[in-house]
Amino acid sequence: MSKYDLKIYFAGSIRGGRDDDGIYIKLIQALLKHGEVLTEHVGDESLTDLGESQLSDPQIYIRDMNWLVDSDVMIAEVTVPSLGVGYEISKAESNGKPVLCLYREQDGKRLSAMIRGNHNHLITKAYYHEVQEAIDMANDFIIKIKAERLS
Ligand code: 6IA
Repeated sequence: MSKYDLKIYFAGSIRGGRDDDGIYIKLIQALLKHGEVLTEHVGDESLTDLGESQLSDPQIYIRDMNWLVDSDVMIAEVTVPSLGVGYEISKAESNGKPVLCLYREQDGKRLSAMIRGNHNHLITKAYYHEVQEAIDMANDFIIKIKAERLS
């Protein structure tokens, strides 16, 4: 299997707020070692929370949903609450895709019960403090998925 055999859908907040874009970039860089990241633009530092684009919103929706259906696995950074990311996780789940939800623990905040309380085997939650921990957890998750595909 070539390293590009795995298609990874990375989900992270855009209009929900770009506070964690630096973390998205680091995660995407790590994921690129494992395969193709279909949604590399989510880590684009120049992207504002208005998500400006040459594409219309319906074009973005259709493109992203096609990528999602085409993907093998989703890695979602879920610390900054985002309607789009929540929607994408649900769509991935209903399309049978394994999803890793990475959440950075913060005092006084808690991950949505819609993710935290979802015990579907497709949905894995991972809680971290430092970015390197999140990268390590994403690496382990992808390696496991690749091993399952090969077995
Ligand atoms: O509700 P949000 O905007 O926070 O949703 C973010 C999620 O929806 C991301 O994981 C993306 O996959 C998807 N998404 C939302 N807006 C866009 C978008 N806007 N482009 C691509 N995916 C999007 C235009 C940005 C473009 C200039 C790169």
